[in-house]
Amino acid sequence: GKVRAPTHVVSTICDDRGEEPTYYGVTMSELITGDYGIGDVLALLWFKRKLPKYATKFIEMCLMLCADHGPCVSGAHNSIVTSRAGKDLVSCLVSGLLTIGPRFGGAIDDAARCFKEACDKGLAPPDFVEGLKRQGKRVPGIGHRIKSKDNRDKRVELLQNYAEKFFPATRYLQYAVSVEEYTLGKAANLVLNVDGCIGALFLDLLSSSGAFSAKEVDEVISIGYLNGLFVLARSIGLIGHALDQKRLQEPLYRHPWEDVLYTS
Ligand code: Q5B
Repeated sequence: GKVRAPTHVVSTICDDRGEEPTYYGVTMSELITGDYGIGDVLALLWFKRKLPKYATKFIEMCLMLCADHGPCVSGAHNSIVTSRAGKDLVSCLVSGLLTIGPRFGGAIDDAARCFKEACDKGLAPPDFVEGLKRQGKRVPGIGHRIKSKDNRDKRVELLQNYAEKFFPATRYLQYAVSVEEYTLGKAANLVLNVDGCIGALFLDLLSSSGAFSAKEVDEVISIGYLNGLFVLARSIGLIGHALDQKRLQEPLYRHPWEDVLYTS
């Protein structure tokens, strides 16, 4: 019989060989003529399934709300400096993206991991926070440079309100909020931040939508899908900043001497 030559690549999310490309079996025609948005495209290509409308709308809200947070954050600053150094758009974008990590924008997966483990174990918030402290770790998803108890992050409020209205359950969000109640007793800027809010709410979405088995939820959390939401969203803003600098014909950036403490 026929022997199939071994392949070097396995792909399970799309197919571009037919008359029209498909995203996890959904044709381009269906995407365009049906009621699909970018949240549905992400669901097909990342999660290999269609998700309910409230869930894809939530994904789109995450993308919209994380697209930019001003020129002063690490990522935008890097993209601006790179653009002013005369580099191409891709270089500007990746120089910004490379700042995304455990302190800036890339705490979503760790927040989801930590909140899930602690909430599933029934760990009281003070025990959770103090346990991490004993290990010399910060609580991922908690704390912000400019947001605080009296200057709340509107993005967090919008996401929370949406989930409370449309999600079947918000158990993990409630847990994250009770962690925040405890950390706010320590310092006013130890708020539930946008990373922590998305991490907790994505746990709620995964575990209460009925679209994922418990094993699949564990796989999503252990692989680490969720920082991808911030990366994808913030790319929009980083490109915007890079183009803005070029449009303004801003010169090469050089940091002012007076803002450096020279100690040598
Ligand atoms: N302390 C975010 O810190 C920041 C603590 C903590 C326990 C914590 C910090 C942190 C976890 C990572 C995280 C996502 C570095 C943030 C984002 C997107 C963004 C950004 C934007 C956008 C801020 C002062 C004292 C120290 C620390 C203690 C701080 N955080 N303890 N758990 N989580 N969070 N990142 O203000 O005793 O004095 O040594 O690492 O979730 O990135 O807009 O800017 O959209 O672009 O620099 O929103 O919270 O404070 O580092 O001087 O710490 O607080 O141990 O205690 P700060 P530090 P002590 S959202």
